[in-house]
Amino acid sequence: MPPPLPPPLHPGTHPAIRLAPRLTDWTLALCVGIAFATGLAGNLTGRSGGQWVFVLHGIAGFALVLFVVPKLRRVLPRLLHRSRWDRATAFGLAATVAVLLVVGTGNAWAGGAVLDLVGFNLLNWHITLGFALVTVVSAHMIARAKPLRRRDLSGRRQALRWLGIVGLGAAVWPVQAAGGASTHRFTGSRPLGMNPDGTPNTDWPPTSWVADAPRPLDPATWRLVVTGHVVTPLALSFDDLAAITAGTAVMDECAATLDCTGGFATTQQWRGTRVGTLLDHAAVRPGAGWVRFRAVTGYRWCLPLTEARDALIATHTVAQGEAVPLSHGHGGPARLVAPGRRGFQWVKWLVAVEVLTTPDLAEALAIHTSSFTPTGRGE
Ligand SMILES: Nc1nc2c(c(=O)[nH]1)N[C@H]1C(S)=C(S)[C@@H](COP(=O)(O)O)O[C@H]1N2
Ligand SMILES: [Mo]
Repeated sequence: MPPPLPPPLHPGTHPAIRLAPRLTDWTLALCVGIAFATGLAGNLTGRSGGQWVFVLHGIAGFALVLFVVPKLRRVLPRLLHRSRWDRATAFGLAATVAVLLVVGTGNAWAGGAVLDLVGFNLLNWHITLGFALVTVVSAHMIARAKPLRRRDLSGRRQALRWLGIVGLGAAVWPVQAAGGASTHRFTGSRPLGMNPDGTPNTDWPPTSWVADAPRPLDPATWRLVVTGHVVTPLALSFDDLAAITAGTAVMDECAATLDCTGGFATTQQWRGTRVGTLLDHAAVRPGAGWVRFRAVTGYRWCLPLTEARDALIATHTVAQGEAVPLSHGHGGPARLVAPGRRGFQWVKWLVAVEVLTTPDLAEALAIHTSSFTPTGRGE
């Protein structure tokens, strides 16, 4: 009689993908964590030097799906028997569905798919579902997570398998990225405001972060105030602002890409007044380090002084040699153009430039609340 076989380590698991259960689970948590952190950071990244954030995001996403396979193989027998369900099973199921939806929407968007579901595009859904995934996984971990032990990490073959799965995720990513490269920037945003021949046109849809919708500002009575840590505070009319520009007939210009985290990008030739020139007129006092740009609605963002100096207070876009004043929707009479920053930082309907000694940490709150002020609602 042959001796009885030892029970398999994890019934139903193919040996090639066998990993210690706790290693699988903590790796899944790690993938979600990395994807979440890089997803958030990506919303602040607009320069090509920040491309690695998106690369890491993509690889974490693919690795996440691949590590779900051994996880499902392990828990499937439990899932298939109603009697073995418990309180935490619902979180586990929800997490699995959320992973598939988040990775599915992310890939569909990156692959160029178009979908508008209740006013949300695939990228909007990807971000919303991403938050849901993090919530569900956190709940699942609170209900079920067990500490990782030294022995969960041991074994050369297991290490090789783990690296193999991560490597596969890293290998799939460039294939997908190459597939989508023709339809979007490295941030995932798709170009708009472009003629078929590649020249820019100034026709792209206006966007707000939440719902800022002030009444149109009358350029005849509009003033831009320059205050804060300066020697000479200024209150400039539209013509004063134009006159300040470097003593030349032509205003300052720069080509820059407005890249909205909602998924579109438009590269325009912007015309206006360089912030550095403006600040020289007001004479920045020693100790200044930040510049805050404030909209009539209270929407605001600040930039470090050196970066702010190279930004533009734009009053026009230029296409085919012709300057078009910024429409109300695009922030006229004047908006901030902050090259390399994401669209939500390009404050529209500017009324104040404030020089500060410390950054304004409440800006992240202000961009969410400005739409609910009377001015933000257009009263
Ligand atoms: N005052 C103000 N400025 C704002 C916003 C806003 O809601 N209020 N939205 C920002 C966002 S999210 C983007 S993408 C750009 C959009 O600029 P556009 O409408 O010219 O495309 O403006 C930014 N500036
Ligand atoms: Mo945006």
